[in-house]
Amino acid sequence: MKDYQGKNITVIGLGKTGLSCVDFLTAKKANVRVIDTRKIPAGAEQLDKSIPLHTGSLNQQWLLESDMIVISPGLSVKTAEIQTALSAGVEVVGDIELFCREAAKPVIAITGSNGKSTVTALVTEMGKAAGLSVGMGGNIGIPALSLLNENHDLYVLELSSFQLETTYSLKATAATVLNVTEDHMNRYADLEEYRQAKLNIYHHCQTAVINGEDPLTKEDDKQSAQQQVSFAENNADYWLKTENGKKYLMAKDELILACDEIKLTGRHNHMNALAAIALAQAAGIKNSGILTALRTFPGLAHRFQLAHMANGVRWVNDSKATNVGSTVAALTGLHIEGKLHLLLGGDGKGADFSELEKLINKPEIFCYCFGQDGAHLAKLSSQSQLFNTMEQAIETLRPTLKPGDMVLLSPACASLDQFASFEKRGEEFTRLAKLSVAQ
Ligand code: UMA
Ligand code: ADP
Repeated sequence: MKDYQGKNITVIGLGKTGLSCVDFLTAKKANVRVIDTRKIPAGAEQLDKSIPLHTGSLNQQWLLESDMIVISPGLSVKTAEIQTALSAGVEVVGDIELFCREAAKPVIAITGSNGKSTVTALVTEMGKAAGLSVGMGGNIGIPALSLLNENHDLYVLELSSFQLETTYSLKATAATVLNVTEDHMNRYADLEEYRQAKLNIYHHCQTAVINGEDPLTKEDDKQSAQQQVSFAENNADYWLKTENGKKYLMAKDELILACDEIKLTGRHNHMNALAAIALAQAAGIKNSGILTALRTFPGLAHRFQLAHMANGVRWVNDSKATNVGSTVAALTGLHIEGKLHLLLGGDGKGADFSELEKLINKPEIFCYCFGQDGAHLAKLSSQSQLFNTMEQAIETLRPTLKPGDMVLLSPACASLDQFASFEKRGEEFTRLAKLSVAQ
């Protein structure tokens, strides 16, 4: 369906996505109704009062009366009422599906367990530096449908596994699954089900950009990219050359840039840079733009960001580390003169934390665990303490700090048990860091 005029369409979820769907569908003259299972949904105030709204539960009758249901990513299609509607033949899609049916310009699509936002923002900067008007959106916080009226040359979309579950018409010019490690295990039966949702990104794409170091990112037989390129440290199309102890970003035989000339640091960010170059080249973005962006893109806030430095102590905000894989990336290859004071905790989303055990059981690492899954995390290390909140943890560690130490918030968990978002958690950490008294 692409002609929505006069159709009965139910939007489920009244967050950012739901509001963007309501705007899009009312402009298309559909009869829109909205449902949110929350009693007071986030976007209730912004909804036009003329649009019927049902809150607190899923209204099965409304769902069955619909020609189409547009479901927000925060709610699972496995929910019984949605399954009943599907069985009755009602079409169920997400906002990205609506976007794909309309978008008339090339799309670069990015998913993965970690690095999505960094790569999405970097590719966007590459396109802009090459003189293109680039619409960046999706899971990065800007609903994709809001980009349609902006007359762009290219779209760069960050897509979550949730969004990809309800997307069927994506035909990306270039698409990547950056990596697959455990996340959202409270929504998926197992890692394979989560991976299958991510692999949808390759359907009918022109160039699939796969991670040569992560077999789980490879297409299955079910996908059908016209071309495949890989990125990895070695044996890949996009790779890292080491010469005289210096590393270089390479595109096949072509030297792109020395790693010490790019602003992003850390091995995982070198992989992100290779993936971004591969996506940009596949979409025809000029090398001049690629180079400019690599040299200037400073990375995003809350991703292993130096929040404060005082009395020889570095306070690092990695609040966006919302799963085990991202905390592993933060700890791998980390060199600290003194002690590492590691803040862990929040909503683990059903994760198995055991991979962290060998990385955190070191004489110089002290763990301070808090939030919903703090107790699980505290059991992993012999040098750990348990607190209710991050603030209590910081107040306990603060008097012990010595020059050369690092305080790292890389919590391996979502923030939503105690904070409105990962940004708010990172801001709170930064505020507390700046309270560090002169010693
Ligand atoms: N919710 C209900 N009942 C409903 C609908 C939603 O309880 O009927 C809850 C959800 O469980 C969730 C919250 O409300 O906790 C928000 O859900 P939503 O679908 O309304 O979310 P939006 O505000 O529309 O934001 C969504 C993405 N959120 C999710 O997928 C949970 C945002 O990604 C995204 O930026 C935005 O659309 C624009 O595309 C956030 C996210 O946390 C950053 N994503 C997950 C992640 O990155 O790990 C996937
Ligand atoms: P996403 O949008 O997938 O959550 P971000 O770019 O926001 O990815 O980064 C989230 C977290 O993952 C941060 O802690 C960041 O340092 C870490 N990270 C970024 N890229 C990678 C990668 N390629 N592999 C592992 N961790 C990564």
